[in-house]
Amino acid sequence: MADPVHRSGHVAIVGRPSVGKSTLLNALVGARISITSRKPQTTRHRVAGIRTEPGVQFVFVDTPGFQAREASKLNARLNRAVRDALADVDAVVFVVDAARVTEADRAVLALLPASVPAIAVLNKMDAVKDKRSLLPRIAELAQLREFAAIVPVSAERGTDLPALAQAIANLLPEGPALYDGDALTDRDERFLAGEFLREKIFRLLGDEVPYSTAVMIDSFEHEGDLRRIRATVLVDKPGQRAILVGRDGARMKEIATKARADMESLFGGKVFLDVWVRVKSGWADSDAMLTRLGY
Ligand SMILES: Nc1nc2c(ncn2[C@@H]2O[C@H](COP(=O)(O)OP(=O)(O)OP(=O)(O)O)[C@@H](O)[C@H]2O)c(=O)[nH]1
Ligand SMILES: [Mg+2]
Repeated sequence: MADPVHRSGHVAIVGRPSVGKSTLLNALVGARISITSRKPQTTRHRVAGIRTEPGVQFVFVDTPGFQAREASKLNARLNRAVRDALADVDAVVFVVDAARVTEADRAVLALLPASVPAIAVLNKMDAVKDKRSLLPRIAELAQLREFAAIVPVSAERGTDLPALAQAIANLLPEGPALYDGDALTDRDERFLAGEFLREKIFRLLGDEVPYSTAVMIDSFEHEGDLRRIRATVLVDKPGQRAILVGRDGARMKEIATKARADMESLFGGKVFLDVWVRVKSGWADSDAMLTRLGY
């Protein structure tokens, strides 16, 4: 008897900001690899999450939400990350909010190469009261481009993900596993540590300050099972530093404590985290700083 076919490939997850791309990646991988928040443009890096099933390995590539407006050099680099991610994948998952298809969605759709098979995902189905309202939306999407499938899901609740995974598997080429069966991501702990810290900044601060921040990991050392991490949060202005640190350092303490808990749970060991806040005006428009930050 011939060996059963094994499939593998890269699958870009794209969409406008806040439609739930990173939540979907985490749900498909079964671990919190990519950070999420209610604020648009939480994701700033390309990050891969790996899902291994018998007979198929998916390498899902999360991307920043594509922005119609390139207001800063950072913004332009985020958009470039989306375009780059699309250049070399076997399939694309195009995510929209099931409640509406907007001009911003159509702008993302226009970026997708016609040669790469795509699946449309209508996310946040848990928030849709009248399921019949989906039919016109599905028809609208089907007119915009040829999709191999249009799949309604709730990434947050984990609903209908096996059906989505099956539809994606059908698009992947035959090939061996690209990563170990137990690998979850292509990124190292150092990267994830910085991201967990940035996630708490996005979740715990108001609408303005997170966009003026960036995180640098200054050192990451193993001492037996303990990880000793030193990080710097960059802000643009002294006033933002005051907000981030909070009264008697209370805000920063809360951010660091929550970030450390996430690190300990994913890394499976104790973490000692030391965070400093530094004012670095204009970092989001400095090519040298952006490169140093990995954008
Ligand atoms: N109700 C509901 N909310 C969801 C669902 N999926 C994601 N969300 C929420 O939508 C918000 C944005 O989710 P993210 O996963 O960060 O979205 P994203 O598309 O990665 O956003 P950017 O990285 O900023 O482009 C968060 O508050 C999520 O909790 C879902 O299935 N249902
Ligand atoms: Mg995201």
